[in-house]
Amino acid sequence: MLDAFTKVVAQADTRGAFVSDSQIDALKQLVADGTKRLDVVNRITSNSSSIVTDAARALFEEQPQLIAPGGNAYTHRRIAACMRDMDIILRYVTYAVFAGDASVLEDRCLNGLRETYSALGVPGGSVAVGIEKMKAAAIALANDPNGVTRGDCSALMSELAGYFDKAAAAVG
Ligand code: PEB
Repeated sequence: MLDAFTKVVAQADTRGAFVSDSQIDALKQLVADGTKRLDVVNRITSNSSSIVTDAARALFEEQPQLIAPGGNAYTHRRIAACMRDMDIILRYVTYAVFAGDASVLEDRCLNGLRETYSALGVPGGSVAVGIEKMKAAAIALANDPNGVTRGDCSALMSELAGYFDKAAAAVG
């Protein structure tokens, strides 16, 4: 598992090079924006259950076959597994934002997930739709200027969107 700093170090070491000026500048920016990053993690973390529940509810409304007899989310046990999966994915997205690097999400959550879903008969495309719904809710929350000092969060929002997109692409 890497974070934004160890990633730069690992890459420089592979090349046998010193950390470059542009890498240092990028990390300086990351430090300067650190409070925004932590605010994003905090907002998503403290609203995680409503993000997951709303996304699952919207998914089942759009794709009622999932919760109909024979559907992959039919019976409470499977609905619970489905919501737990969405919660796990959201949790790993928050770790990636926190670390400023996708490796924790990729290595510990997404790696092999497509194969797991195909073995279980879980429709990956539907999981991807659920992830997109969590993405919209998380960005709306994280990008809300109320209650915080206003600033430019566009880079951070596209980074956040990128982690959700990565997760959706890994299963969809
Ligand atoms: C991944 N999900 C399921 C299982 C595993 C995962 C390993 C099998 C074991 C179990 O049931 O607990 N676990 C999960 C994950 C990590 C992990 C992401 C990352 C570290 O360790 N079914 C649907 C929806 C979708 C869904 C589309 C959006 O119809 C999910 C939610 N996942 C779903 C369901 C099951 C499951 C298991 C329903 C249960 C399948 C079954 O038992 O038949």
